[in-house]
Amino acid sequence: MREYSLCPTIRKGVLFHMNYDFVREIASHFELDGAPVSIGELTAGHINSSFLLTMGTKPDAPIYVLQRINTFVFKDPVAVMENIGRVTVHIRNSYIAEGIDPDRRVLRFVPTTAGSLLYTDKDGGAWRLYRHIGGSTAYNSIESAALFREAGHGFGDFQARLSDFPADVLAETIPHFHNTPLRYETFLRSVETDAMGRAAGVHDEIEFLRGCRDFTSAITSRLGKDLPLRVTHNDTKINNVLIDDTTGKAICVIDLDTVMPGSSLYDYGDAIRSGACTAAEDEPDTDKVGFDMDLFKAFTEGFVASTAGGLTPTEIRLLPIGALMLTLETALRFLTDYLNGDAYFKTRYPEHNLVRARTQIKLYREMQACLDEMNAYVAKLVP
Ligand code: GN1
Ligand code: MG
Repeated sequence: MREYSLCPTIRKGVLFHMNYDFVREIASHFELDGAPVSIGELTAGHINSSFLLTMGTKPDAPIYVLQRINTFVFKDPVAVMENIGRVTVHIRNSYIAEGIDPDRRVLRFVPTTAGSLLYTDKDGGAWRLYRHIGGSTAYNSIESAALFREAGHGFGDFQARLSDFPADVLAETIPHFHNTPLRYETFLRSVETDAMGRAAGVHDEIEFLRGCRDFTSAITSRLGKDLPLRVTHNDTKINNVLIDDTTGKAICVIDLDTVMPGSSLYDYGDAIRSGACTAAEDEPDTDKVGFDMDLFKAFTEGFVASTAGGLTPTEIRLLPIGALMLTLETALRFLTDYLNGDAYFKTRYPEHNLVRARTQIKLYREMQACLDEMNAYVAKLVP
């Protein structure tokens, strides 16, 4: 299902307003040819605010994405953009070395008129601008196995291209991002503090998550030991890979804010969590939330193939644990934010984070029920 497209003719998930004068003002500080003729707001992300700037009226008019970095989440936006600058140059060069035009394969950020990748407005808001890759779609849910296999190729290829990137030059843009045991501790503190008086109403969810405590360290306890530390994307939600509208191929991985050292299981796991689910992340009816084994298989195939033999046998065997871990971690994060009063994730209604936490808990249970089947499938892929 196409949730939204950045193509100007398809506007689902894009809110159009006429009076985005402040956006126009921000845009004027970037090296653009002229001013945007129309501005829309992209509503899919939970963290940054994103605006779509169309630079002309012809169908092939350039489109840019202007984003305000959420500095509550990313405390050091300069470090974020330094990471992104380095990583995009590295990926661009890898395509050039293969004789492939990198233009549609990696994001190109537009500098400000002062020559920086970041513009800071008078209120301290941190802004960046990149050229949108036309004729591509960021899907919010996946209904065909072929499409999801492609997404697996996209994220696998991304990891392979960064396998020779020096991880130590990267800033940790969100420290301990996928440290699930620490996420668990933070969750317990929110339950104790109960700042909004919401804990009593979510007793069952809290108890379920408490029961998962021992599992939370299944990846962190092995990282740097039998699980190698790699440069990973860390936020491989399915709408973070662009799919070419004509070829159906994954062409470009976006949302590079959390590229940091991590485990391949994080990237794999978050993609499965967000893509192999039968319902939206915020589906209120949890009966609709299931785990789709066919989608799981398709993504796994693409991912393992495109990491180009780079995964160790242990990593391949543990891929299903990555899927369970990221689902559990996301449940912990959503419920923590609900208990804290929704300070982190953008919400559209008061129970939004709770609804999201419930879908993740349901999905986690569904995955547990399929674990043997998942393990048997990945075992066949070990060389
Ligand atoms: C956030 O950028 P966005 O909205 O796709 C979050 C991810 C979560 C995701 C859940 C920096 O991603 O970690 O998995 O929401 N990103 C950050 O939908 O916290
Ligand atoms: Mg994101």
